[in-house]
Amino acid sequence: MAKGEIVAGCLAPHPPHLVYADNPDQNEAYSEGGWESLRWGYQRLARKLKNIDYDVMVVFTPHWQTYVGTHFLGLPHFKSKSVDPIFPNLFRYNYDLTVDVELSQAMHDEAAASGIVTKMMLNPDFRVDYGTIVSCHLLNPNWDKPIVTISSNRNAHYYSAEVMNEQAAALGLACRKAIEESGKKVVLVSSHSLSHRHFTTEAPLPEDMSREHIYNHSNYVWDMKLIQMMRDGKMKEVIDIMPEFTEQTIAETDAGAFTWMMSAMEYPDYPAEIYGYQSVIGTGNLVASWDPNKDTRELVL
Ligand code: 2X7
Ligand code: FE2
Repeated sequence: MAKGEIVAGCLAPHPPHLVYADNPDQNEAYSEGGWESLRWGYQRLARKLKNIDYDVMVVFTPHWQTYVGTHFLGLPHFKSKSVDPIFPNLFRYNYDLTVDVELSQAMHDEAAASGIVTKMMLNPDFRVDYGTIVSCHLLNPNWDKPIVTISSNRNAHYYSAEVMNEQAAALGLACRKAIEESGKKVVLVSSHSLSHRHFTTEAPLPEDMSREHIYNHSNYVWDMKLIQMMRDGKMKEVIDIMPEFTEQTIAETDAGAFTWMMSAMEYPDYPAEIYGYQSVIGTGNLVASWDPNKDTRELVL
């Protein structure tokens, strides 16, 4: 059997606003659009993924929070309605998805063997979180590939952003090993915003783009610094400053997803593909990708 490999890594923010703005059949709310810089960027990345040969998308999400260990989706099929607890006006999405349980179990076992506390999610009524659904919908609107979701064990809350960084890096290594042994081609998805201060009130029309802007200039400068380092292929350095970035911008990187993905991809030293940056209710959101294949890697923006 050929060695499995990570064929792409995607930074895929999950504000439910982006699905709301797209008006897919699965979502009950109706919008007049909005947040085009992000949605057009996502559409461009989704087109690229369509031309990449892969078997499964593995997504690490901040919105499945587990306090005892890291959990993995462990049943082949989940179908329900996902309602965003903060924005039920925007996101009531009927999902019907399949899971690659074989790979999920392999990642669980490898993580457990390396000393990480793990659990398979075997509850058939479990509701898949909106982070997973938004990121996967926007990267693959046809849902024609199985997924695996990995929960966020909240080490940043129990301990510190530094401990989270180290534990997420260890989880990334274990997942990489499991992927290589599986023989599968895998797209990794790190589902989150960058800076994450957000407004606490919403415009009367949520998609009124005259009201949308970054929460403050400091968050903007931090986001731009990180994006420049991504363009320069300095991913080890980005992960080294991740605890400071996380604390200063209340970033969603506190979940560990980005560190997990970069560790699994052995800290790319080549340029990231940048697809779009925009604020959503004040948070900073970047769509980006890391393509290990230099023949298909592009300068997008
Ligand atoms: O979960 C989110 C998010 N990360 C960013 C912005 C708005 C809503 O939900
Ligand atoms: Fe979020």
